[in-house]
Amino acid sequence: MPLPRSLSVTSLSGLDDWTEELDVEDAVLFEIAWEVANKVGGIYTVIQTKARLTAEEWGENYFLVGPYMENNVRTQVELIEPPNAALRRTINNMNSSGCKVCFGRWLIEGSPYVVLIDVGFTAWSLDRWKSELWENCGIGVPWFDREANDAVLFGFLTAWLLGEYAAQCEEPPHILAHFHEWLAGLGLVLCRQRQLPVATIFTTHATLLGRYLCAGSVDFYNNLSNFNVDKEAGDRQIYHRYCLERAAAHCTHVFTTVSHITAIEAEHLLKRKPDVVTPNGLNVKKFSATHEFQNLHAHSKARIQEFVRGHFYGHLDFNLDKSVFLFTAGRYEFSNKGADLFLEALARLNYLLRVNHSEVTVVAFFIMPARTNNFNVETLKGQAVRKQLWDTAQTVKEKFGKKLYESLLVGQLPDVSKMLDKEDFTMMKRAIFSTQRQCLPPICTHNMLDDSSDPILNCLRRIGLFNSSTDRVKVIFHPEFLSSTSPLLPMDYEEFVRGCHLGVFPSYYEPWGYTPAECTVMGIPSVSTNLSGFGCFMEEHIADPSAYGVYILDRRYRSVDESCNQLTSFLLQFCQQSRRQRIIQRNRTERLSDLLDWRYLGRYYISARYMALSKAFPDTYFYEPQDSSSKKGFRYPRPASVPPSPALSRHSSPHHSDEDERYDEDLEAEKDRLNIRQLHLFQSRGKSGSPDAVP
Ligand code: G6P
Ligand code: 1S3
Repeated sequence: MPLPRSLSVTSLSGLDDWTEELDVEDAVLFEIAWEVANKVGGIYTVIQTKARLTAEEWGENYFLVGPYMENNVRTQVELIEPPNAALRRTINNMNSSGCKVCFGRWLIEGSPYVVLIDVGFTAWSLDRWKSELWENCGIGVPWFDREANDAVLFGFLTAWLLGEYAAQCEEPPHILAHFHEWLAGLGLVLCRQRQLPVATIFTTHATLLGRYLCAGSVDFYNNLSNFNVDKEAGDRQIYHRYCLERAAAHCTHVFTTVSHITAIEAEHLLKRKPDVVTPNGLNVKKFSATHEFQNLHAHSKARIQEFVRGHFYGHLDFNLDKSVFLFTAGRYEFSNKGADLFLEALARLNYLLRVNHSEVTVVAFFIMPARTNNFNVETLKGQAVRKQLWDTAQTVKEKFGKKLYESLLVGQLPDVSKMLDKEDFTMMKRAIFSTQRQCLPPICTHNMLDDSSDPILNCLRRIGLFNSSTDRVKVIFHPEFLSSTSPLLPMDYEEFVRGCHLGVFPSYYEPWGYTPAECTVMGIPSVSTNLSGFGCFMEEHIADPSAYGVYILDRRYRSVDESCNQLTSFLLQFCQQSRRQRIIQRNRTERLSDLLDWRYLGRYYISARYMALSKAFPDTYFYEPQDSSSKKGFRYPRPASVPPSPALSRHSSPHHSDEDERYDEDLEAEKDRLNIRQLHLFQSRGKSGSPDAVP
């Protein structure tokens, strides 16, 4: 009998040590998700950003499996022949049996291989497969749920792919299949039901029931243990989806989720405690000098300022140099993503800035896609008017410059009163007249299809934020994701985030929350909550998060009104910071980015994979769970320039002299560089065991 390979994870505190032990040469990893090369939400970001690291670890033995979507394939995938002979035979066999399966390289960092399956092409099998699902698993999927129908097709096709691949391998293979979210979960259930030689991992990025319950008016976290899950799922007509999700969570060798808060939720709603928590990372690009990301902020901010100039034409009675740009972005789930709380806090902030006669103006952007029929005329006109003013200024400047030059050429100082003629004045007056406007600057940049029932617009109507000149808080709702090709605000999301001052994400339901994480790695402060995976993770690893520009709102132990007041006070404190304080805070925020890098967070995935391999193939792999209680996790200390008193540190801004600050910042940067080597974030609870061993 071969000696089991040691899969000890005790060396996880250093990634270098870990890679030395890595021995998965004859194992093959399939990672399966509906969002492979198909952007729908956050799971796409997980897979896309992690791909480089996973491809480095698994090389030619790593295959992503996703749905074939014509448009995505044309723009993101280079179709090639599979280099792996067994996989080539697998795909050929499936294609000759009436499937459409393509193979290629996904053109992202790491260029991972992708197997893309056209579910529509095999739709003729749907009824047969649904009956099989009912007979074997007792799960009935109604005809009208298109997403669930796709999940059935995708599930049967991925199980077919894995089964066929196993059959095509000459040696008994060690297949590891990692399934993400309920939409891919049925493939896993079928692998186990058919007893395929596959080690399985199921990661849930949110629970179906959690998302639905939170979107209603339910005190979710205080009632987690009391929900009658079957009834709740049935009442919301998602019982079949819930069954698919729960079946995957129970059938899998290793169950993981993206945060501890979602782990608790899964334990109550899916009735299985995750074996490993796999926090989401990012592909962090570090600049060699910190001022580079600060320069990018200044550059992108200037572009946002230009947009704001156009949007508020005729009402530009505030100082853009004293304006602070806040934003929130994401899937349009009004209360789950905390848009309700943000709006309410903005109304309170508006009041406070007004009564304090503050010179600061806040421009708050909401980037959340809703149903529209394109940009509205008034918004487009704003940018056209701004462009006209710019062109007029350029024309006059050129004429002025020419006259000045000619006068200097003949050795005379110009007569300034004659530099501009009547025609110039007429042109300038015409340009000024065009900035007159009968209405207030619009809130929404697009024509909304559901204007009268839109939750953001209705809330703004109720709280009375209409972009009037007395308001110190202005609001712009852009109900479409940003794009660098937009005629209105031609910036991609990353550029936009860099140009803002603060991202505000006061979510009620947020299993992880990529938006504040993305802000952090770009050095932009953000607000998240202690109900979000990201917020809890940062709270765990940073001694004084707000000093680092990571404001964590308490939505767990406070009433909605109290949370709203806390958010208002965060926003007010932020608005009261000087430019210098903001720059220092951004430097600190950016320093946290290592904590969110896949190079460190990827180790949780590694541990989940080994756990699964050792459960499915105990004769070959041996997994030694670490006693996580004996290890203390890494924690960023409070920045040295912040006073130790908790009351003072809440200000999150330094109070020392400039000299001290510069010294402290350098010192901290050096300390952090050293400390990051000690990052030790491993957690695991699984045990290897034979009951799950594959036959
Ligand atoms: C960056 C730039 C500075 C600029 C500052 C503006 O740090 O390097 O040149 O003054 O951004 O910061 P603010 O917070 O006012 O946008
Ligand atoms: C989910 O996407 P969402 O925005 O619907 O998965 C993301 C990736 O794990 C996660 O960041 C987010 O919190 C979840 O909600």
